[in-house]
Amino acid sequence: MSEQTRFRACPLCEAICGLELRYVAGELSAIRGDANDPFSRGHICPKGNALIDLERDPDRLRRPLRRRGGDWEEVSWEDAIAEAGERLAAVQRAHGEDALGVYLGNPNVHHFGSIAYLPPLLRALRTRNRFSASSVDQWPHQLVNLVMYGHQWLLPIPDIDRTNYCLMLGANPVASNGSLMTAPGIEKRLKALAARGRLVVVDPRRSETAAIASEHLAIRPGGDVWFLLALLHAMLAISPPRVDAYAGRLAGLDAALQAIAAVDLADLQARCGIGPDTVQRIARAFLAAPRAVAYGRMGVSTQRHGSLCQWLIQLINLVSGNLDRVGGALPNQPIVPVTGPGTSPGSRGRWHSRVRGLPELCGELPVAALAEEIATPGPGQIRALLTSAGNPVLSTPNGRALEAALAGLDFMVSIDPYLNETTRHAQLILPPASALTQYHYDVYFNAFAVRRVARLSLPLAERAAEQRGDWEILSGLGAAHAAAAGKPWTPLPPPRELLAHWLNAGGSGIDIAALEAAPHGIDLGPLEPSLLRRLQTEDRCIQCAPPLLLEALAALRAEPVEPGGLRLIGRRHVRSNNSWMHNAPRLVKGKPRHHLLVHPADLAATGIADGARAQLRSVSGAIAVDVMASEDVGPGTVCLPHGFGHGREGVRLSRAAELEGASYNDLGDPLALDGPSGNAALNGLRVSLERLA
Ligand SMILES: Nc1nc2c(c(=O)[nH]1)N[C@H]1C(S)=C(S)[C@@H](COP(=O)(O)OP(=O)(O)OC[C@H]3O[C@@H](n4cnc5c(=O)[nH]c(N)nc54)[C@H](O)[C@@H]3O)O[C@H]1N2
Ligand SMILES: Nc1nc2c(c(=O)[nH]1)N[C@H]1C(S)=C(S)[C@@H](COP(=O)(O)OP(=O)(O)OC[C@H]3O[C@@H](n4cnc5c(=O)[nH]c(N)nc54)[C@H](O)[C@@H]3O)O[C@H]1N2
Ligand code: SF4
Ligand SMILES: [Mo]
Repeated sequence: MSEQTRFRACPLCEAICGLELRYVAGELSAIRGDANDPFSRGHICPKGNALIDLERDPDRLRRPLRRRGGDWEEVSWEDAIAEAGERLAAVQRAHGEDALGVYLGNPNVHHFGSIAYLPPLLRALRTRNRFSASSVDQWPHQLVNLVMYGHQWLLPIPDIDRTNYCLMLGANPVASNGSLMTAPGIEKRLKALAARGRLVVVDPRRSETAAIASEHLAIRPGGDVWFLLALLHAMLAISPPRVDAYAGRLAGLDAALQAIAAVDLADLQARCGIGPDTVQRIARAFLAAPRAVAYGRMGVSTQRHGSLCQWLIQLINLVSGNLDRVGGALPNQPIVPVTGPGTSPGSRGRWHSRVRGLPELCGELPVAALAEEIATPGPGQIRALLTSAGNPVLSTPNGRALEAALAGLDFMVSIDPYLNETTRHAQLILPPASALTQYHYDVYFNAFAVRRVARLSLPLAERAAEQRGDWEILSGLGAAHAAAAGKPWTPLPPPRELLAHWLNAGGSGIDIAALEAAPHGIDLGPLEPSLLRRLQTEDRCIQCAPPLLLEALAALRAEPVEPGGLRLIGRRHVRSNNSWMHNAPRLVKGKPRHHLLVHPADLAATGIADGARAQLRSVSGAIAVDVMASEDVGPGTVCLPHGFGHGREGVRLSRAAELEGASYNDLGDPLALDGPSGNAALNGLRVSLERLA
């Protein structure tokens, strides 16, 4: 039997590990980490291995499906794509361009076929009703980058391998493998940091990352903004801002610091669960460290004050002199640029959502408003929906309301390999071929990496004749829609040609041949300061006091101390991938992982036994949960993973559907938003826990 070893980057998460894949007689038989990848150095996690499960999954769709009454029939690609294009165009012809909604999910950013071929399709569709997973994730980062540095992707990244002190808020990279900090094998990197300096983790739960940290600060969910304000107060009491390196390039620093100094922090302990002594100790240590960095991720973005938190984190790095500094936070300079000429700096408020009047951010509307835009009649109502690589029913707030809305659409088409909680509402499902059959280059994750790296992934196997890559589906849909709408359509060249062009335009001198000759990837060295010269603000200065954020800060000052009661937060497990990999046998074996963690004192107060089934209720509804006593969460905090709840009718996920566990986001409150950005406040949800009879 012929055996072959092939290499590519893992398409499953931000860590972009190099993989070594073994094929026997053309079949993928084993996967391990690519020891020769200079960046990931052989790291692999259970998800990487589960690519085999995805390849073999009998539930994975291989041909387009068309809904027929309560059932599905296979149709040809030609018919499916032509029909999708025609029906999308027909809805727009009858009801206007905005009657078409688009939702883009997270995996799009893991496939060059989507990264490159979605933008021209979206331009051709001309709808303002565009939504994506960005607004349940990193919008506060994009907003703060935009208003402070002038570009949504001028993103300072923690220089995790060279810092001596990392203050990490709302991130659990030991489980999630890092995000907006691409750092494969992060656990090793963090252990090395804790050995040479300090890693302080701020998290309501003693997470897997907190467990290996030098110190864990158990913050009250949603209390970060108060903690960060207090930290800035304490830092400025110790030392004037160390901003010599930014001379002449700072706008509004005094105004920002005055506004921050004016905030009354008398209730600090009650607001965030951390007292002034601890804050002062952290401030001293942060300032005393030779190089230090504050980093906040998902857990601080997906809460009510996500944008304020991300702004304060930038200011902490700035006033301590660690912004754009080796060992602090500094942007990457990828060979395919995502900032600078020819890229979209981002925008806010160019249009507003129809029902609630929420401002556009970077060309999209908050997905928390998607259900109401479909369900509320009137001019501009969404009547048709295109989804690509998204599962908003499980991943966005109030999934029950969204699925009811989806059921009322005139037409829906989903580009997705599964018939799942979301795509079951479509009339057509267009399943892309395996990523392993496609060209790939990580345009975004190379740009967010903690080193300058580049790696091209070649197709490892040919796609079967009856399959289509993401890029072919997107291109085909563009052509079909244009034909039906009577508009011109200029297709992009195929991926290799397009990427070659992008590389040349990037001007790094590294061309596609150089990448093809380096199957394990190329290391271009550590990060270097570049933020100051790359600022894209009008005056080329860092905007320390963006009016939008000062307004939000003023509003915060009027907020009373929040009442007691239970607050719900999420968690990720190393064997999960948002909502969509629970069908992979090797990710669901072992003990169940869907439990609601509750502090024993809260269990005692509610009279619920450890292990019992209980009802968890929010303003949006109630779900049944299996509780587990845990001292990893403090009293008042309960913790549930998202991405469960597969047991919905008509879902074709045989293994996932058997799993216990309801969907966190059935409880999600679509009105709970981070104000400045419109990002959903998924964490810190007010809930109550009740005994079940
Ligand atoms: N409560 C709570 N909710 C959350 C989060 C949380 O922490 N707590 N996390 C949020 C975050 S960070 C994110 S990014 C979002 C994710 O939100 P989504 O991206 O909407 O959801 P996913 O669960 O990632 O679903 C991905 C979909 O893509 C499909 N897919 C997989 N591979 C491919 C492919 O190659 N091509 C195509 N076309 N489709 C593919 C899968 O079948 C699935 O339907 O969820 C958010 N929701
Ligand atoms: N195994 C696995 N890996 C993944 C994913 C996955 O689903 N599974 N998803 C991928 C995606 S799309 C993303 S965006 C990244 C996310 O990666 P991370 O940004 O690291 O997000 P999480 O792992 O969810 O960790 C968020 C932490 O925030 C904490 N938290 C919740 N509320 C608060 C709060 O109010 N304040 C503070 N300080 N902390 C809070 C939670 O307890 C949790 O430990 O992971 C990626 N990698
Ligand atoms: S850490 Fe992420 S990139 Fe690496 S193997 Fe696991 S899923 Fe793939
Ligand atoms: Mo995400």
